[in-house]
Amino acid sequence: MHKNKSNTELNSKLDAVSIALKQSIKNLDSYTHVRGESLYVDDVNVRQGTLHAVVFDSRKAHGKIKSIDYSKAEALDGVERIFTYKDIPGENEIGGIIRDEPLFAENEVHFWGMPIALIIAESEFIARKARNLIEIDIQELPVITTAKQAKAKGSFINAPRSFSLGDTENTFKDCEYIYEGETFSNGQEHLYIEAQGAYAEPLENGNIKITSSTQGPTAVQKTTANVLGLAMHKIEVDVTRLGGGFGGKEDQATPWAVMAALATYHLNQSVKLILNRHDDLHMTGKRHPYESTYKIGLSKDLKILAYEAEFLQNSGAAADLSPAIAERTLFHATNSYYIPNVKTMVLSCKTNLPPNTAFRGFGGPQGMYVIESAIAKAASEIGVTSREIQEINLLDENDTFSYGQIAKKVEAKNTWDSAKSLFSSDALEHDVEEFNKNNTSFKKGIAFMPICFGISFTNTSMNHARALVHIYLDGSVGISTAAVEMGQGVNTKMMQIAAQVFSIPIEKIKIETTNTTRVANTSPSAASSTADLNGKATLMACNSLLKRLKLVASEDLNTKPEHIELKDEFIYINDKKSELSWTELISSAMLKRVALTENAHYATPEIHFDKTKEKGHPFAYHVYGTAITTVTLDCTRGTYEFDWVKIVHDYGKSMSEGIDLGQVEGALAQGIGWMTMEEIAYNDEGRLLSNALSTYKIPDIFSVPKDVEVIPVETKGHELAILKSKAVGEPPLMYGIGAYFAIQNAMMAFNPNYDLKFHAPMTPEKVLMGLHNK
Ligand code: LUZ
Ligand code: MOS
Repeated sequence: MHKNKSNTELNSKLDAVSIALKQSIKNLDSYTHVRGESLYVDDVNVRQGTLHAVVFDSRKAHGKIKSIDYSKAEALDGVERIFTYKDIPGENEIGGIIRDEPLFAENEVHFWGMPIALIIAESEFIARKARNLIEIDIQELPVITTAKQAKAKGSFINAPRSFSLGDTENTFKDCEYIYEGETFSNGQEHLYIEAQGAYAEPLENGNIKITSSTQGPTAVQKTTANVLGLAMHKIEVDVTRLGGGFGGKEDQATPWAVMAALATYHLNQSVKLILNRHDDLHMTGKRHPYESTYKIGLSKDLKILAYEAEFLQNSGAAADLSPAIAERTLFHATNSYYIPNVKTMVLSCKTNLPPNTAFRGFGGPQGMYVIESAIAKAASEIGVTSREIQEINLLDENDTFSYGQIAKKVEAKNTWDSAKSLFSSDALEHDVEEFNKNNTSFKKGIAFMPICFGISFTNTSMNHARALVHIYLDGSVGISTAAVEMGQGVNTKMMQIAAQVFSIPIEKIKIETTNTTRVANTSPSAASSTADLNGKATLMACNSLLKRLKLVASEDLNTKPEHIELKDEFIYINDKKSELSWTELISSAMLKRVALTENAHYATPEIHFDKTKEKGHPFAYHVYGTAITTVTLDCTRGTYEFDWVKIVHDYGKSMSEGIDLGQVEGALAQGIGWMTMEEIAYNDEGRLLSNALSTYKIPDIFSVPKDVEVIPVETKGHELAILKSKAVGEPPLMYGIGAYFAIQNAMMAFNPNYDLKFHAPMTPEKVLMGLHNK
């Protein structure tokens, strides 16, 4: 979907931006991917006699378990054992932030899909057959499926959180325009290509090794140890790579790994548990649906003076990561705008859905959708475009966010202005107007979407990582970090760092699996921070080794270490190539008994946050950008196509422009999917209706924008970003929010009486009804 900018008109403007793809290094995993050689959990060689597990789960969303009869299932030929909470030697508890989630239901079930037991059999097929033979009697209790219902009943996960800046109440008195309204954004299925899974094997002395498809190896290790009542050092977690995560495996890869390990613990046999797509869809949580209300006040000249919002988060039946996600909603409630008076509150509402969880953006997109809705509402009431309101409220250097951080190195206006000039947005808006004048059954809409996303785990204590670097005596290098490769290309970036420090080719460097025995006590690969945190640690370890090696070289070459440089596998003295090669230097270091291994720890400096005051400096930096989206609506059918999306994005100084472009394109498609077509549906009994790919539509090659252009903004980058290459995983997802408003604008062009609705996703059905409603 990407088109390289080649037209000469644009090229003449390119002095304002750096040209893309200078460092067009490929994602090095792509070679094994296309040959089908990449190893995932399900590809790990299993031992002889490995058993297979299937989860028996609740088919009621809320109720008391009156009785369960496993006898027929247990009698089935090939069934080994069925485990329940009664078989847990440690604690039946997997909650990470709040201890409110059992691994297996005991006397009550709280959501449709809640695990009750684990069936172990010779084959997955037999285990599935056995599942159908279990007889269960559940006395049903009232089911809550929406956040509003939960609020009405006072059903919450924890206490509300609220941020405030200035004085909204008094400021509203001075506002020329005030608008209030409601919004809804639906959940989103992660749809990682590789479903959840784990493989557990017994080692000697009761130790267990788990291969897991997790973003958080330490979470798996810690929770398994707790459930099994073992010390953490008895559990080794290894991750080769994931077939996608998107947040769905930050917390929710854990239960399956724990279950497999529980069976291994009892049976002293290897156990594999891989969810099939159907089980994965209805047992796992998703992006949180939000029901929100807003109040926005503007001055006569369209300055947003005050903004209030209340966010109702549909958390599901247990906390999971909901409190952290709720917090990020507040952090991003004003997107890339400066609003001097802000009051926001979020309530994590406990419902009978599967516990909702991390999803690319982590509550940020939900918050940003609401402010964009408020702006769209104000624009349509005042009779201006959203673009006019957005533009004059963009964040500036030294503005204060509602959480107290002072905005520095702000690129909001830079990306906005660059997008406007590089893409000649005035002409584009004019083209849309002309098109709409000349067409009745097709209408076009255009929308601007600026983004501002904070980089760091909002929980300050999680912002650290380690790297373990070995130089082997032949000069090849092995690197272990806490980073989990999930398709985002982090391993390639780690290799680039080591290759740059040592000045050796990529082929001499290997990134090892992510393993808790080599790198312990890690944060999950999440929060767009994996390359920053692990890259900085890798850089530190490599630099320590380099310092040591320079000393060895200076002795060997009779000079001072500060005159030594390593370049293209040779040692240079004051820019002059010597005879000494990289490999010889390593041999020499070995003979001199110099340590060729280094471990480094990186913790993001400067960040802090005080939850009692709800103020601080939680983010290392922010990522900015501006997208312009155009859509063409078929007003007879309600269908739409995105003509193009043009983006100016703040990569900082990208270290891997090919990889980063892939992240922007993928995130954009995922964001557009969330806003326009992906529709999760539960019925009133809490059963997932969109439980297959026939009923849950994600963007395919036909529904992504026909043309996507991404131009890097000219910027100096940020020191806290790895090699000044800014985090890129999550921020561009929020460009997709522009798609929603482009559609709304096209609808208004067709039906001047159309009353703006903020109820995402904007599916063709909703479009059709909106177009023809008077
Ligand atoms: N995970 C997390 C995240 O635990 N804390 C965060 O702040 C975060 N942000 C984005 C994505 N995942
Ligand atoms: Mo995430 S939403 O696992 O960064």
